[in-house]
Amino acid sequence: MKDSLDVRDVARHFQFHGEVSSFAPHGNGHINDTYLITCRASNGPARYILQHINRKVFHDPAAVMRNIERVTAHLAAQAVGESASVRRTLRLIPACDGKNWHVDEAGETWRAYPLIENARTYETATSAGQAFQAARAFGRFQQQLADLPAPRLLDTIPDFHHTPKRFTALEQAIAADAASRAGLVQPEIEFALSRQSITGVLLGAGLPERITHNDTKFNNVLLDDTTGEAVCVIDLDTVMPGLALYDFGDMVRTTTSPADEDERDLSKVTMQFPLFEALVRGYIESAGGFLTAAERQYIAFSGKLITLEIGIRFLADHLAGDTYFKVHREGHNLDRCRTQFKLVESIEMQEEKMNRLVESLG
Ligand code: ADP
Ligand code: GN1
Ligand code: MG
Repeated sequence: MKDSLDVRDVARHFQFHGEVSSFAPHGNGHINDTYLITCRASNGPARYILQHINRKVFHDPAAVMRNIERVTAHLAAQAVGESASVRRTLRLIPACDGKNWHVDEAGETWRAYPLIENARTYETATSAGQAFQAARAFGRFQQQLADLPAPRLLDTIPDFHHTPKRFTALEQAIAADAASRAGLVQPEIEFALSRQSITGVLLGAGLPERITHNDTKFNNVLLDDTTGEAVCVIDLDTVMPGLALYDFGDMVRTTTSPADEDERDLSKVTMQFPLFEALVRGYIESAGGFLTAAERQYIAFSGKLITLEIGIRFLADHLAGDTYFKVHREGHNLDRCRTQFKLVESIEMQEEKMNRLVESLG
């Protein structure tokens, strides 16, 4: 996190209404820094989200912002005429120099959005209705971006969901053992290594490239406080070309288990079938029109694969000494890895039933 002086100073570079009256760190992201900014405007307080892009992860923040400029403009054009259209898409607040982002003296990149009021994100889903809403919103997001005019979006993190490359990175982290932790995590290493054969399945299935979100965590969709309906898909840093099913899979990973991603009591981690069913129904309602037969075939599998992939990434980062994901306690990445692997097991046990459900929904 930046120190307080920096954040106020950065905020002055954006076209906010009124003087900044307060700011505070916001959200639970593992990569970027997010702040809630409150300004004293003439017609009452105005609230904004101000974010600092992590350059260690996004090597070309300007490329991230150019993608986001195009994506938000396209989504906004599609929302024209809808009720409450301004709440339905993120809208970049220009910097004072007219650009859609600000680079500070240290070369760090910042961007801002209006805070979407009367809506919030949740770390875990508590009902099938919430799961349905999230999946329908992410499916709609893919559908709305299907006709984004050329050129192709930039690959802001190349091979982001290339599971075999993530597997190779884990093997390298095991061999390097930079933090001397490999000896302490043998069961987790065994778990990952024994599943190598599935890592290339989606990439090898001839699935079409689409514009995808690539980080469809349940906490990346805002749900309306009153109606519970999905209002807006957020966290657009990783929107780029990808496979639709990695998006669906990440919904399974983050929505079907009642436990937090870093829960230590693994008995709480389980794939709840009714929530999976709600995800499939919600996703098919919005994305069913464009999904191919091959994509449908791997819907259930995708949840298992990305849960394994993210578990592998947490394990590799634990072995490397926690250099990528933010950690807030010792062993944090290992705890996260363990929940992922427990969830993979839970999916494996229910996979046949999950597949039957997808088939029955046509
Ligand atoms: P990260 O990449 O760190 O996860 P996000 O863009 O997801 O960052 O933002 C972190 C949190 O801030 C979100 O989970 C959400 O609660 C909140 N948030 C982000 N953008 C908005 C917005 N425009 N309106 C309301 N809340 C937002
Ligand atoms: C990171 O930034 P955040 O918390 O939304 C990560 C995702 C992982 C996720 C695991 C750019 O997302 O890929 O799935 O953590 N984002 C990046 O919770 O690596
Ligand atoms: Mg997020």
